[in-house]
Amino acid sequence: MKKSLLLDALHCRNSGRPPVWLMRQAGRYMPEYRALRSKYSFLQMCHEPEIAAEVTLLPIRSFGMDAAILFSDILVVAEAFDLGLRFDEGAGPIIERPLSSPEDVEALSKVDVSQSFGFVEKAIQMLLPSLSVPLIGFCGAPFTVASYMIEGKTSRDLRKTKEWMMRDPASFHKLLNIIADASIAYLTMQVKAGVHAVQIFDSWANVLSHAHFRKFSLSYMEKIIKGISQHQIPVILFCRGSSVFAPLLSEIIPSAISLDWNVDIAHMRRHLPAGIALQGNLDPDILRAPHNIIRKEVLRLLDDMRGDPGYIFNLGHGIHPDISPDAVKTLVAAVQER
Ligand code: 1CP
Repeated sequence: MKKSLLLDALHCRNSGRPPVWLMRQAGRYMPEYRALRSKYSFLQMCHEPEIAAEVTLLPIRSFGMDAAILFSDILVVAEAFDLGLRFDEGAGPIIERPLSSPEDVEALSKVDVSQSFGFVEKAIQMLLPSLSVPLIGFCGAPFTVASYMIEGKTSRDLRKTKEWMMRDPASFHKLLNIIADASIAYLTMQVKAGVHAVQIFDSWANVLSHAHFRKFSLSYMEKIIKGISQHQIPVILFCRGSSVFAPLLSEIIPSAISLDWNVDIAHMRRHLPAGIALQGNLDPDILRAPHNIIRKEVLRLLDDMRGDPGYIFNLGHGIHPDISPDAVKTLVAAVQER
């Protein structure tokens, strides 16, 4: 990758307009995605490198974002542990054999997942020749992946996960360590296959107290950052609740922090170290507004971050599946006209 707004911004040295990409840009809001999805299950789409590569490219072709994010899922790491993963229509992910005891964690420690991600490696290799923008690889944060492995499905309060964490922190730490090691193997493979940056998604960090976030989540993201540091790949950290946790995230020195929409990003800029790029933070529901309002909100954010060499335009979280593709087109064009 010769010249790229995203890579420049990740190194806080972008003198052009801010790059734009959107979390969950490769997904259900696109009619082309839904057409493919009517023929295959979600996991079939992840496992088939040609389809995963095609879906990754869909939003780039339609809207021209400045970066692509690999089409896959954070739960392929849970799948590699052979816990039985499926995605039920309308119900989200289901882990068929969720973890419920320290013995289950012991059994996991005997699984070598390092060879389990060949389909992702192939998808990356197929994609690279067709891409003129950087490719972002990703994994889930150990805390978030552990929560699905314990709850077995989406949960808003993570009752079982937190109960385990409070009652038996030793085996919970053991589980987080096992997932962190698998994530290092998974990201290392992605980097060797050619991704240009990686993002770690901690989607359920918001249920943790400040102290517990440091102990049970941040330290494992730090382990992952250190575990891949020899490859010198930029790392973006996303967590739900980042407006509260950003100062903690900055302690482990990621390349960038992705902010949710509760915070004034310009204010955060003044309070976080200058060498860390900031990504975000448009409210994803702005995409439901009339197009003149979408433009106005985009321009307001661009004005707030004007001249910042380490700013990446994005939403505060992923695009909702019912958003109109035209709204996405308006957003991307408004950033790129600058
Ligand atoms: O039914 C379908 O068609 C599947 C929908 C879908 C898609 C398109 C799922 C199921 N995952 C994905 C792709 C996906 N997931 C990407 C692809 C790249 C992109 O366009 O961004 C990425 C980066 C993810 C990451 C992911 N998966 C996260 C972290 C990001 C976030 O939004 O917080 C999480 C929590 C998951 C789990 C997951 N997979 C799928 C769903 C519906 C969910 C979330 C369910 C829940 O709220 O628990």
